[in-house]
Amino acid sequence: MRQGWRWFGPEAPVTLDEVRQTGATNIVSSLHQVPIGRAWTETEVRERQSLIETTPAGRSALTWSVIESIPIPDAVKRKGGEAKAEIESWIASLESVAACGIGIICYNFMPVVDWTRTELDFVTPTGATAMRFDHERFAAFDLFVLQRPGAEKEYSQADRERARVVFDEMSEAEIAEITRIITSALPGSTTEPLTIPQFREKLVAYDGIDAKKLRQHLVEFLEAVTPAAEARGVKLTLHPDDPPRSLFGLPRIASTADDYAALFDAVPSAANGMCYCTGSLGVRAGNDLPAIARRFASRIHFAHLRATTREGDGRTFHESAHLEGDVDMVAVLKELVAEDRRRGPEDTIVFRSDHGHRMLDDLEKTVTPGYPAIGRLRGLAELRGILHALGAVPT
Ligand code: DNO
Repeated sequence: MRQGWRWFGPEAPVTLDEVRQTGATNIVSSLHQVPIGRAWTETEVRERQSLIETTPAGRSALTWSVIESIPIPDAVKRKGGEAKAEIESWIASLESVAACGIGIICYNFMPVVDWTRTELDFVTPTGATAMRFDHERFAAFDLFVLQRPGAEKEYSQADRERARVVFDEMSEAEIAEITRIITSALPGSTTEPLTIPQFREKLVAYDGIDAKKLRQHLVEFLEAVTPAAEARGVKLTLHPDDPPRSLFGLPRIASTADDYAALFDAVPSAANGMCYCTGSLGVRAGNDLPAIARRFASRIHFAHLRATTREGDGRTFHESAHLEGDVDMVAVLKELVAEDRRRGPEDTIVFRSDHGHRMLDDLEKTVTPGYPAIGRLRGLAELRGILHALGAVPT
């Protein structure tokens, strides 16, 4: 298994020299500055690659091995294969990446919002802070801030009453904060930041697009892009929905093992792969994580490893320390290591310790939400410990 680290680029609070100190060897990054939908040029990718891969004398090398993500424009999700220009531009970006020898591309197919939380700094009993998704706060936002038409039908009366109380207790500042967190897109997000009116407009644009249609659009996208990926030895890895269920009445189609099975059946190309994210999939109690890793082993090229804890009826969750929460990380790593041993050294799975608690010095510093250095390093160190115990020394 190759140790990855998500790096948000030259402006990020965590520098490449700091990444090196964590022991990670593989960089996971994107050209975050390029507007969604514009094709990446080879020159731009090379420039970033040279920043990552130029190693100061005496230091260990870093390799840019995963693109997370080339965002998929909204038009592709709404129109599938008909969004020809957008798909062509996506393929052009893939070609630029492939020309630079980068072999793994992560993407997602979540409409309107990418990963979603309601709190960035939920204080845990240790004093470190975690990201959290509170279903009641989410419902309060959906019903009373966004005032989405028809939303009330999707909540029980008890949910609506509870959301009303939560909303009434929220200060103006809290309402502004939850609006910012949900609509302005979290770090690395692949959707556009939106104002409330724009958000409403986007939702209307999805009228008539149900899960079946969205899946068909993803299949059309994959049918168009996998030949280019296959020809260049690039693996595409679909990130699961986070959280793995419908939000705002929108369909989500990468939430369960059956969702992935349907996509692999529809587009069997070896380039059609999976980003195996335990934090996203693990929120859904019915997702058996080791079984998913076993079932789709050969499709997994990239893994996000972290844990979440479901609260109450399970719709609320927070991000726990990497080896705590609802994920059996040892069982998961046994499956990934077994697959890794079947592969050649060039094809081993890249994993990164995903997210991390904000703790120690990071509590005082500016951090990228979800991605503070120390919490992620704690996670990486713990994951490395398991790998060593399994006799699988990470590279
Ligand atoms: C959040 C990330 C997501 C992910 C994209 C993949 O921490 O896992 O932003 O990068 O959904 O396209």
